[in-house]
Amino acid sequence: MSKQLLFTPTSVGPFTLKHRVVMAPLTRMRSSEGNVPNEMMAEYYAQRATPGGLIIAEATPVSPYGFGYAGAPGIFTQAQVEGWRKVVDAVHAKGGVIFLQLWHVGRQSHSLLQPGGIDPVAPSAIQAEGYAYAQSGAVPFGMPRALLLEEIPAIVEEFRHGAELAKSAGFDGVEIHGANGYLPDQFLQDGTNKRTDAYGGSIENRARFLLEITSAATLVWGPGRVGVRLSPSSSYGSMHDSDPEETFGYAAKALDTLGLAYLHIVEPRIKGDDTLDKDAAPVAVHYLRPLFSGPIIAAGGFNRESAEELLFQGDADMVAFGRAFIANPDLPRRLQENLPLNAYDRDTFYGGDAGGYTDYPFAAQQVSSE
Ligand code: 8OZ
Repeated sequence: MSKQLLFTPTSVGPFTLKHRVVMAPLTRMRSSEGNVPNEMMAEYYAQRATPGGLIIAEATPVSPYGFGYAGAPGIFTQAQVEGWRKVVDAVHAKGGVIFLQLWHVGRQSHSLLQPGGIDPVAPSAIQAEGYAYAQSGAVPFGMPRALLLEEIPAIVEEFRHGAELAKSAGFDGVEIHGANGYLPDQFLQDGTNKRTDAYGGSIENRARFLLEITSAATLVWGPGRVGVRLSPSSSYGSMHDSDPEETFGYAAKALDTLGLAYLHIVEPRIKGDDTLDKDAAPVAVHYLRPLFSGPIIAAGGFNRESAEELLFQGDADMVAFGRAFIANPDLPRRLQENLPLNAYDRDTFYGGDAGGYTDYPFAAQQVSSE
């Protein structure tokens, strides 16, 4: 008999969740002109909404300079707010709870994706390996320009503004994307931050940007409405730190003073491909658990069994699913009833039309035997 802890209630800030199967933030690159969310996106999220289920909507740049992927939706114009409102309303109509993930890619970009064709920004002028996606297709990450000290408050303000626009679109909260080698992570880890000012050097200084943008969001939203995503073990985007446990332990403790909705931790198994060890134990949630008093969401290649196991061990309160949620709009039901899962099609993950987006089938409803 399976444990079924995934289907016991829990709470996030003021919300009572009916289950612990969280939809992970997933870049799908299907917004309309002007990076405006559209009806197709509303349908996609509504398909995946469940009463009392938490959805973290996809990574969404707070600034025109925060893009690394053409077609990602934004949260810095009024048209984007109106587009997101359709998504939020559709999820709320099904009883779901939806947070928006606030994003700035920093150096994981290219001048082709930057207004005016300027270089992307980063804490330090160090180039990452990997690819951004311009309208014309994949381009290697460009050489970034190191931010001047006096430019940093304007980026903090962009996060605050994004948090405010997310609130006016009707979201239930926001998540700061502090993971996967994007701008806040570039500040946090010492492999990418060689600054000698108040934002570099000591861990207190390297965490300053993350804490400032998170505080800015909590001032907009109040307690229990802001989550933070971190990826202590990921090397995606050429990320590394000389002492991840110390760095991320400090961040978790400092974030714990801000009255957050949750901490969302990406475990090491997922680095952007499927070849990694899916049986590796979740390590980060284990050492971060004692340092953060709020709810923890774990993510990274979990299946029903490994998610139940993790909840049973007590290192996390919820588990986020990505690829399984792409291919299974009714994932919570399938997990609860132990139904087979649809396979995902990686070719339609990023960009395109309804194919591989809103056309994955729901499991047939059970017909009563006569
Ligand atoms: C895959 C492709 C593009 C973006 C992340 C926002 O890694 C992403 C992302 C993932 O968090």
